[in-house]
Amino acid sequence: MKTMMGLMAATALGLGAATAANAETWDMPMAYPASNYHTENGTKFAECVTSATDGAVEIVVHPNGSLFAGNDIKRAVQTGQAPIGERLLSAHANENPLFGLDSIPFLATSFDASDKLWAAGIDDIKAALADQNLVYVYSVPWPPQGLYTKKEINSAADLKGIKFRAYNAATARIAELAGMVPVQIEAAELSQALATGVAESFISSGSTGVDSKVWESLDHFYDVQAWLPRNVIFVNKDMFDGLDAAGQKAIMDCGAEAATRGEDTAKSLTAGYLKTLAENGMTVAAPSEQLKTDLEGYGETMTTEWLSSAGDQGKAIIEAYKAN
Ligand code: PCA
Repeated sequence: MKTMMGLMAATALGLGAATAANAETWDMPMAYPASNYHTENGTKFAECVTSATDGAVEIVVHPNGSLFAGNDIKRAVQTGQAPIGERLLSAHANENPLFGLDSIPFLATSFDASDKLWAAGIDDIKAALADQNLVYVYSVPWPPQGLYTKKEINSAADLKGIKFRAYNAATARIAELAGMVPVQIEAAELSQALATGVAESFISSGSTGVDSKVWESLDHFYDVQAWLPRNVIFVNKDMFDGLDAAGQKAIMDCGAEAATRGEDTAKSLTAGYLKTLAENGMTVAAPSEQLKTDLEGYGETMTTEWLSSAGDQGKAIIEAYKAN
């Protein structure tokens, strides 16, 4: 095993090919709990790369923001502090609106639609990541996003003044449009934020609701199905370029398998998460017509806003998506 500086020095000398004789250990920071399907899937991906390279590249997963907090993972990989990592890409939409493509409310609300939208944008997203010294490996969607609250909510008016946990710019914007008070909180800190009253509502999947045992603080889940954001796994470009062709292929092949396996798992778990919320005493319901209409109105506003920030490139992606 060599240190990362060692690898970078070797790369600079043109000796970068990782072989079993000079095996690398790659730390892979992830932001969600070890038991979450994204993390379990990432762990299988790591094992796949380790075995496909005969241990030349051993990837070691660090779950739950333990190595880098969620919000720091992308920068850590860009700068080579970590060779590979996973991040909810839409949390970085402030850097490039393309990173928020998956979080435009009510644009793509099912797994199939999410795949189509992602396919329409993936080339541009890969290029945007490459501009930041990142190589895209794979992504896996979260289940459709719903609304968690303490009290019953029948329309957006009922949301006014509520302290709302946001996880990206889109969720913060919804809070703003509904007159809520947004506070940015990582999933790893969510239970505590709810328990202490720092947040009293949020939008997320059943998956994160179950991970955070939100029934300990909240009572309602509205299955709004507003969008399906994605976790993206990327590699530092210098580290990737420093691998030999076999190492690069192992990462991409294992990534392709992980994308399919992760999404299949997400689909198979979605209904069960809502069942678990209900079994633990939460009221799980469809949103009222009025709440749906109000939220869809925010979706229209935010689609227009996204299109104006993403320019011609954004327009072409949405047109390609709608044409399919
Ligand atoms: N869970 C993540 C992002 C989307 C989701 O379903 C979270 O709440 O942080």
